[in-house]
Amino acid sequence: MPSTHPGEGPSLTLYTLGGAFGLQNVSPFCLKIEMLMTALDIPFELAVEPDPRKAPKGKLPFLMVDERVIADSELITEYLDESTGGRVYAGLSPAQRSRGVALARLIDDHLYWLFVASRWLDDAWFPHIVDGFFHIAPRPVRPLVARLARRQVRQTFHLHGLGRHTLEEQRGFVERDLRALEDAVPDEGFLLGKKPCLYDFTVSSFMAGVLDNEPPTWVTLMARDYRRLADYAERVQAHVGVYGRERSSR
Ligand SMILES: N[C@@H](CCC(=O)N[C@@H](CS)C(=O)NCC(=O)O)C(=O)O
Repeated sequence: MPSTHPGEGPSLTLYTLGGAFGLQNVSPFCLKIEMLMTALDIPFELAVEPDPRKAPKGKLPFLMVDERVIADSELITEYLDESTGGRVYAGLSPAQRSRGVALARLIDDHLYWLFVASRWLDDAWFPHIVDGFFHIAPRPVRPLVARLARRQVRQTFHLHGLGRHTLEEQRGFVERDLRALEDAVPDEGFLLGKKPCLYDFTVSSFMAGVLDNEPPTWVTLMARDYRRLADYAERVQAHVGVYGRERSSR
């Protein structure tokens, strides 16, 4: 069903990975865009594609703009900025944008992978992956498919470089990343002013996924010690009215 009335602009449908582990939106990249579009008051439909292999680049989110597809949360952000006449970055100075990009890279290209490893590569946590991510596969083959996917995650983590470290060393990386985030967020308000901006959605969508992940992974347990970061993530979600966790646990 089109999300806008005829003549009001293109129909937008945001495809996300859907829910698992107590989260209504298990992917921080998907949640970030859901938050951004909601905050910008852009009408859109939310759709779920639980099988990343069916996504145009094998990853979620992707945005359908009428018949055109835009895959990757950063490319979607750029499209939204262009199509709204610059509303995504409105009012942000180059220095503020530079700080935001640095925080996003810290999360997306470093801390995110440690969190992924805490779900997939911890023998004690891995059984939750089987039903959480592979409910789309017939039950008898789920464990096998999940184990094959786990092998890929292990290889990717190794190629990234983080997978070459001991668990204790990985905990050290997580500690320093969380400390940097805790020191970057304010006690009140948002990163760059009185209203949340794109970078608030990057940080809070990720932290929401980590903090409300059930049962907690070792990264979740570490993150719960960072109270300012947790309060900040809660504040951003409450401001936009879009939460990572399932409705029943709000
Ligand atoms: N750079 C991408 C990353 C998206 C991403 O990693 N999505 C994950 C979910 S959190 C995914 O779809 N993973 C499926 C897979 O790698 O098979 C973006 O910003 O959209």
